[in-house]
Amino acid sequence: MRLSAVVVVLALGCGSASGHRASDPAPRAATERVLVSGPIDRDATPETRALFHNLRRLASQHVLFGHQDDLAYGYDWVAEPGRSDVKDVTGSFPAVYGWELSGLETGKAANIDGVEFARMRGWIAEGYRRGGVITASWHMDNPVTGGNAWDTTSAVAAILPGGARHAQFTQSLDRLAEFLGSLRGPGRSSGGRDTPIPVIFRPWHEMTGGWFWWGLPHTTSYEYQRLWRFTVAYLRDVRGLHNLLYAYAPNASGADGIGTYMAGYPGDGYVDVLGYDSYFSDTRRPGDVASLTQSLSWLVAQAESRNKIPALTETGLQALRDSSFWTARLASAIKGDSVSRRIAYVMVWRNANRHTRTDEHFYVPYLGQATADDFRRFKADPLFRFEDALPDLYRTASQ
Ligand code: BMA
Repeated sequence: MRLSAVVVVLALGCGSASGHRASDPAPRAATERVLVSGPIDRDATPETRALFHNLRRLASQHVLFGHQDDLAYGYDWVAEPGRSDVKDVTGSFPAVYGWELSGLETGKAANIDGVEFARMRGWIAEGYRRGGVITASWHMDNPVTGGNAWDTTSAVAAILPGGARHAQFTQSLDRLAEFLGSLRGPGRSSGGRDTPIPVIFRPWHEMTGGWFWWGLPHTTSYEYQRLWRFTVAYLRDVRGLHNLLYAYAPNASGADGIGTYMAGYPGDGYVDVLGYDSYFSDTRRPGDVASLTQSLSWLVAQAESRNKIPALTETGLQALRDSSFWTARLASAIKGDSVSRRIAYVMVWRNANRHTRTDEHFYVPYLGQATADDFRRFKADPLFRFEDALPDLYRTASQ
């Protein structure tokens, strides 16, 4: 990586300066360093700004634990107020809540997994009121065919400015913006008056894999970067959303693993969280824990040198058929060395309900599941924080 082109920009002037037009900026080398001292949105709300700084600070001491769809359903229940599989087993809600926005772009009432957006809004507010961190992924339907995110028909060029589906795409972003802007909860900066809820938005993820239409095998690095930058500029500058932090999250890919990480990187001026998606496989392979440690150390070093938040944004072991998975594999990998443990959070995927999906697609234990004891041991490790031991992430020392 060439580090010679260091550009120091303390306050990035791409917010209001663009005059409410989404820009389609010229290509930049992924290696270009733009040192921004806070979130990339210089107009970020006080709570969003506080979340950014607190996660960066916290990362050197603790790793927050997160779970996708935690409040909406679990392995054996759906929409029970106050219920969470994580809480059933450990006594605490997770610290990070992941939500999925697919379907919003076409105006559907529920997402791809049947979670109604109206209820999701309530669950997001509930988690935020308890001090948790909210993150959202977006498995957007293929805008050309109307198929789902796994329909890899070429589509990125068509939705960029000048493309045949560009207007349709901005309408999709409008629908997304409406939802993200409607999330409100008691603000720390406003004496408890409702303010926008900060969300770590993680679009266009796992682009180094071949399974989504926005993946790099189906577009070019340049188009991918334009897609990313357009998305940020549109939501922030045209729609005026200032409650978002943006997470870039490639997956583990190919023999060189993290070596492909920067393939779609849109530049330091467009990313707040350096994420990484990497799953465990059923059989323990020699070196798999050590290799995740190595990847995380690399990620942390990159994030720290760029003033970003490092995070293991998606991970887990489907069906948890390994009784010491949590301590012997996940915790061991994160604690593998003094650098890898400095990620801000780790989030595991959803507990698909066993009545609607029969292939044991779950990632945290439910009561009685074989890894429940080990999951409690993981929680007892002082490195990991669940909701019951969270500092106030939405207030900075000076507020
Ligand atoms: C995938 C699976 C799917 C789900 C999708 C979006 O990894 O869990 O069942 O529809 O995420 O949440």
